[in-house]
Amino acid sequence: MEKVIKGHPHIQLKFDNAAIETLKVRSEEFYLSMNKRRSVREFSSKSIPKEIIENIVKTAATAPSGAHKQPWTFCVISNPDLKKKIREAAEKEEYESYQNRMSDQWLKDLEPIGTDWEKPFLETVPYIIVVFKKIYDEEEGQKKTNYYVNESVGIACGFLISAIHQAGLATLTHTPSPMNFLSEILERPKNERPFLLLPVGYPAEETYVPKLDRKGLNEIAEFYS
Ligand code: IYR
Repeated sequence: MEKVIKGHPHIQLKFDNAAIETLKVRSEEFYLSMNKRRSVREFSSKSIPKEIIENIVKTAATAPSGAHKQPWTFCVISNPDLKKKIREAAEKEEYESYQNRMSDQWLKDLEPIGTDWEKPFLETVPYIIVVFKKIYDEEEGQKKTNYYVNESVGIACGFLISAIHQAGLATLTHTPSPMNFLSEILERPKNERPFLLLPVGYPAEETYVPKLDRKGLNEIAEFYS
C-alpha cells in the first residue's frame, strides 16, 4: 500500500506483531548470543567468502542516520599490499602513542587488556573494514551538510560489529590515533574522515581474551516506572 503524505511517497509498514512469548524468547536469545561477543586481538588467516562480508556491510548500512543521509563509506580491504601499508602506518602512530602520547593512567587502565603498539593482526586477517564518516556530501559541486554524523556512523558501527558476531566471525574495535593515514593510503575524497578500523576474521586457533565481567543491569540502568 502506497500513500502520498505531505507530498512525499510513503509505504505501509509491514510489522511482524509477534506474540509476547515470542518476544521474550527472541530478546533473551539475542542477548545471550550478543553476550558471547568478545574483542579479539589474535586472528587466523583463514579466508572468508566475500559474499559474507558484503552481507555484513549491508547490515551495517541498515542503521538509522540523520535525515537519512547515510553518511558512511565502508572500505573493505583484502589486498595484502594495502594491509601491509596500513599495519606499518598504524604501528608507527601506536608506537608514538604508547611511548609518548598516552598518560600513565591510560597505560595502567590498558594493562589488564594487554594491548601494545604492535598490530600484526592487520596483516593476518583476511579483511580489514575501515569505516569513513562523510562530514558533507557533494551534489553538483555544492556542499550539502550531513547531520548527526558521529551518532549515525557510531550506530552503523554497532550494527557492523553485531553483524560480524552474528555471522560467526570475530573483530576488534581499533582506533589507531591519529588515523588520517587511512585517508591517504585508501585515497579517500576530502569529505570523508576515518572513523573506525575493524579487522575481520576467525580468531587464532588458541586465543585467550581477558577475564572480564560486564556490569549488571542494576549498575547500567535506572527504571522510572
Ligand atoms: N589505540 C590503541 C590504544 C587503545 C586504547 C583503548 I581506550 C583501548 O581500549 C585499547 C587500545 C590500541 O589500539 O592499542
